[in-house]
Amino acid sequence: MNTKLSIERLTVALGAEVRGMSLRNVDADQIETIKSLLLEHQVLFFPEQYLDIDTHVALGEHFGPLDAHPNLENPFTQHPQVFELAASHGGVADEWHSDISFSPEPAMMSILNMIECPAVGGDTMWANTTAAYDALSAPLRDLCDGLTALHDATPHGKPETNAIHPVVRAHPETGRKSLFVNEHFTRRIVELSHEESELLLGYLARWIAQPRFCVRYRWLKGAIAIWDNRCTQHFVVGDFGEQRIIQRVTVMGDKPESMEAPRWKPYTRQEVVGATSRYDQQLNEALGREVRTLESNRKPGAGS
Ligand SMILES: O=C(O)CCC(=O)C(=O)O
Ligand SMILES: [Fe+2]
Repeated sequence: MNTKLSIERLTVALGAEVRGMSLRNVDADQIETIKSLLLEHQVLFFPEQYLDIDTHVALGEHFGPLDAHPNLENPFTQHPQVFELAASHGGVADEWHSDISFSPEPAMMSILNMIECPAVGGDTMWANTTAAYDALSAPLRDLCDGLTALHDATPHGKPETNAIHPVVRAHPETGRKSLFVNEHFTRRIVELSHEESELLLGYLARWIAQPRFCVRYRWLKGAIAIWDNRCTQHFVVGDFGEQRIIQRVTVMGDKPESMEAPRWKPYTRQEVVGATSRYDQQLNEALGREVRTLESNRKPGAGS
């Protein structure tokens, strides 16, 4: 049933709770309302919806093509387009990330349905990566504007599944820039050495996670969250002991685009020059670059 729409902002940075709109049988006007509210607030919460699995999928299909998960098996849910995270199976996403950023075309939006949650604990946090970009100093923004980064699926045991994206992406609808590197999936800034990359990625991860850029949502069973992965990151607070089950429908998205081409060449050494050369190996492979090993260091008969 739809009553009067009420929208309550939860923090200055992002997030709004929406009441008065049922997410069952949504019509085209309601989809447009959700899209424009998402552009305004980046993450929306709809309490007391209690959607069944088919209605959840049907809601997602209004926004674009769905993909359950490119890497992870889905043994516990009954629907091929739903990805379920159950705490009892280790499904607690307690590192900051943007969904599926290791893919050439990462998730655009995600829609979460809270099935079972602890009485207290297991909140989810979202950070506004546009606000985080805007608040950087001008020289650091300028540096980030000219960089790209390698993202991979190491958390799923698949480092060879990877993609290179701009460190700063432009939102296709608003044109606003946001930081697109995250703690979970981003491995290396392509144009920096391993050590420099670690320093900058670590700094940006801490920067983005500052409370002033975040909202923290306390779940109740039946709530739906919808967010834009292109300008946010999220994190589950792993502070609980009971079961927690959420189901996600993932709307696949577009290729992250930058406002400008990378300003520098990739920093990779194609010769083995020392122990630190191992840090360039994955990047060389991702770039399709051949690595020249020092034959004299090899034992006869050693594999390559
Ligand atoms: O469990 C949550 O609240 C969020 C899990 C998550 O990262 C996701 O579904 O994309
Ligand atoms: Fe996620």
